[in-house]
Amino acid sequence: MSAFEPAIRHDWQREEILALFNKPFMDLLFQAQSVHRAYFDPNQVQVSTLCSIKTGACPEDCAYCPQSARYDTGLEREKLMRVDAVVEEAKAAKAAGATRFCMGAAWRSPKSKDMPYVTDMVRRVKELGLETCMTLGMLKDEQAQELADAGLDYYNHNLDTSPEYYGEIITTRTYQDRLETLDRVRKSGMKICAGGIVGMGESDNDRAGLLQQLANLSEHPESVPINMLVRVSGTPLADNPDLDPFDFIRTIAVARILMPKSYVRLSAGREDMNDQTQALAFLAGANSIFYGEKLLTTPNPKANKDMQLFERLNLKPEQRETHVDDSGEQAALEQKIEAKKNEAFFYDAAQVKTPINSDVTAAV
Ligand code: SAM
Ligand code: DTB
Ligand code: SF4
Repeated sequence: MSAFEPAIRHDWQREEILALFNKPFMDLLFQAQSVHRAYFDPNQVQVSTLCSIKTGACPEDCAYCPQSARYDTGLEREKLMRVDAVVEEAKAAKAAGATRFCMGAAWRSPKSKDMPYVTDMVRRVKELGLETCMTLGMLKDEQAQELADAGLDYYNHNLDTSPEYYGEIITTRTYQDRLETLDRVRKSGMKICAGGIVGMGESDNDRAGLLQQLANLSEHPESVPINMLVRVSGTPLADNPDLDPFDFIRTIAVARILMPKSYVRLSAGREDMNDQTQALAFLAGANSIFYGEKLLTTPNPKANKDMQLFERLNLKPEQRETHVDDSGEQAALEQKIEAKKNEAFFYDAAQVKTPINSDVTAAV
């Protein structure tokens, strides 16, 4: 992509990372975008869709989570979905243009009796030609191996925040537990998806601490989801103050600089971000999103709205990393974006201000 090849380091010091957070915003974004261009096409975004395969009644006490049984969030508890139902959702996600299907369960860790079902899900979803990701909580060695043997591409397990702030957010499992699960996933040969949440009342030092932990793993996670807290009524963090969107963008930019080759995902929280904030996140080096109208239990932007954004920014959905010859999903999403462009009323005045200097201005 460019001649400049930023070093892949695993020895980041906290002070260096804090110095990045403290840079003038424009300088930080310029640096992040330069790093981004060294390894990625800046106009491509990877598109994943989430599915909650087991919802609610989780025994853990994660203070942000609507699925914890300890908080009254009005969420209906559900049993593990049937494999066929998961496959139907995966087909719909593929038809809508997603290239990766991420299955999440509200578990502390999977039970042995669950493993045949989840490994079957992996096999069946992969048969559709989608990449697969799961997030099921803590894993034992043999469970990680079973998932890897079934062909699971990514395992998501977040560190969530810095080691210092962690105890304010979760008491039912330790930071070390999380690191051990990541280690098991790495040893099993699966790719790692690990990131955290911004907006839980943490300081810049905590954001630096989270990114330091991720960047100093022996290999960088291939995927780094940066979530903005979705404040859910009934959870202890429901009344947290608004996060300054620029602080969220700074976190994305620093993640990009520390982990130059990783996909940085603009994850939860997009429903509360305007288009300009999302565009800044892409400029700061985010190159993956969750696409589809629901995250696990909370709303995500409508598919139409995302297509409009992609079209207005000339962003292209990325093809799957594996099976590069299969461009079906990308074509599906590109076709939808193109079709939308041609609809006379696509530029809904309520949603989109008429773009300056756009051909569309004359057409509407
Ligand atoms: N139960 C499993 C676990 O915790 O490992 C998997 C599912 S859990 C919902 C996956 C991740 O979603 C959490 O680690 C957290 O980073 C993110 N998450 C959950 N609730 C969130 C919220 N309200 N806002 C932002 N991110 C959230
Ligand atoms: C991740 O980092 N974010 C996703 C995914 N990994 C599993 C989950 C976001 C959940 C947001 C709250 C909800 O919808 O329940
Ligand atoms: Fe359970 Fe995962 Fe939610 Fe924590 S984040 S309460 S472990 S579902």
